[in-house]
Amino acid sequence: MLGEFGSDDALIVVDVQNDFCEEGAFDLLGGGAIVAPINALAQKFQTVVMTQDFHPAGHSSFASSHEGAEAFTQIDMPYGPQTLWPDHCIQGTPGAAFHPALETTAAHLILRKGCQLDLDSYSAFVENDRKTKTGLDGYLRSRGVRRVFVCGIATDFCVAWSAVDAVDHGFETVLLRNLSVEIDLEGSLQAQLDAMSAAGVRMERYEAG
Ligand code: VGL
Ligand code: ZN
Repeated sequence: MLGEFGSDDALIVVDVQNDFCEEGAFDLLGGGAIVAPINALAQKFQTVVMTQDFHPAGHSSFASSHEGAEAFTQIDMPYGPQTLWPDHCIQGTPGAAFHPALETTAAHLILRKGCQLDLDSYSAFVENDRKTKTGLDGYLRSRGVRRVFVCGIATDFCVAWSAVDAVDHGFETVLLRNLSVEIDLEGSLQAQLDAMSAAGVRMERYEAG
């Protein structure tokens, strides 16, 4: 049971976009099913942030941007290792749009990330160079937020990195395990669940009501 939410609580809904849902670029199952409970939960929060993976065409995280490279392999970028992905969430395309049933009117802030051609951003707080800040910590702090609830897609990438960074920025952090959907690349789900637990992220389930 999650209890009551107050003015110092925020809900962070990560990347519930068409390319991460059924029939999107990642062909993940389960995105559609988390939308209705997320809509219901968002009504209970005074601060709701929705993130949007928002890449320019030809983004450096796309396998298609690297001659001969295949999706789901790794390359070295100047800022460190980077997994390569299918083309996804390209600015202005239907794949980058939020899932059509997601009630985005509930969002106080829509935060776009991964907008720079040569830099990816899994986390809603800090981009993959681990230096460039999105400003989310300042936004939350100036609204008096102390605790964040994180859900969305993908559990083992953008959700996990956002949750661990939330802890690093001093927020009490709860992963809504049943409102998150994973990619699960070579054991990444278990590895990231372990990393979140080690960082002090609490795991909870949300039951509507
Ligand atoms: C994501 C891979 C590439 C995510 C975004 O939202 O987890 N994963 N871009
Ligand atoms: Zn992306």
